[in-house]
Amino acid sequence: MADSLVIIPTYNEKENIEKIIHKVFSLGTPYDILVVDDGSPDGTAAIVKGLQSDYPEQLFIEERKGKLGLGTAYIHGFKWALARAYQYIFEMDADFSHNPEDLLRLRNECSQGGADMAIGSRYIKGVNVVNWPMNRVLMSYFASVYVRFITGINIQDATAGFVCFTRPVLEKIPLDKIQFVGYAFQIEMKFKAIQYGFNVTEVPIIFTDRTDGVSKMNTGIFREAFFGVIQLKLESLFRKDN
Ligand SMILES: Nc1nc2c(ncn2[C@@H]2O[C@H](COP(=O)(O)OP(=O)(O)OP(=O)(O)O)[C@@H](O)[C@H]2O)c(=O)[nH]1
Ligand SMILES: [Mg+2]
Repeated sequence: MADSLVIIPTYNEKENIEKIIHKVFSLGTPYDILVVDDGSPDGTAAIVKGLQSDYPEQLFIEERKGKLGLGTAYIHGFKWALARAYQYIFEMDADFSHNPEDLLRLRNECSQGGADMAIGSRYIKGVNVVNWPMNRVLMSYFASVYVRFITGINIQDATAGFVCFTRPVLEKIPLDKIQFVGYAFQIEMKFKAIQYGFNVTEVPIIFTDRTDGVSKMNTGIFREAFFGVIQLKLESLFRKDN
């Protein structure tokens, strides 16, 4: 068993999943992979299961019945990781927007750089986003500005979904109380980690738009993030138990 687990949530990623699994296992550093699939109608889970004999004891899958959202998929994965001995637990998309080569840079930031949680950040040195339509870049960038303004957290890429958590962070955050499922989930995890006093650092990455498969972004996810940020801040002010 590796000490690092890459959690990849999937919903209809048949074009990407096999490639990304091979890529992660071809890296110099040993990682285990947990795919959390939400009953993808396109057969993503079957592809993963077909690969398990190539990577025994390294490739795992958890299947849920329907599309329950990215946030709850990660919570499921975090609990799975904590039930085992993993020390570094990663979030990574299946669609190659996050370059698996950067996993090591995130890990090093924690293992050598003193971070408790390392975030792959698009907005540290300018805007490092390739092929996203301008409206999407602007929305994402100003979402981070908005989050900084409302919550006061000093994170340049608040909705980033490429993250390395050290085990103590996930042990400390009450996972059953995490409320949000979309981009707001990503904000909430960062907000909570900082609230608990963990050292949260950003590592510059280049984010590339997916070339295969389709986006699951929708207006509900946007709305949740917009109001969720205000809710997070208010709760942190008025409730001392979270
Ligand atoms: N298990 C699970 N995975 C999901 C769900 N929604 C999205 N995903 C996965 O989460 C990752 C990020 O989703 P994306 O659709 O790429 O979202 P995005 O990166 O904001 O948008 P695009 O890159 O434009 O598609 C991908 O690996 C998706 O397959 C869900 O409800 N359940
Ligand atoms: Mg994506």
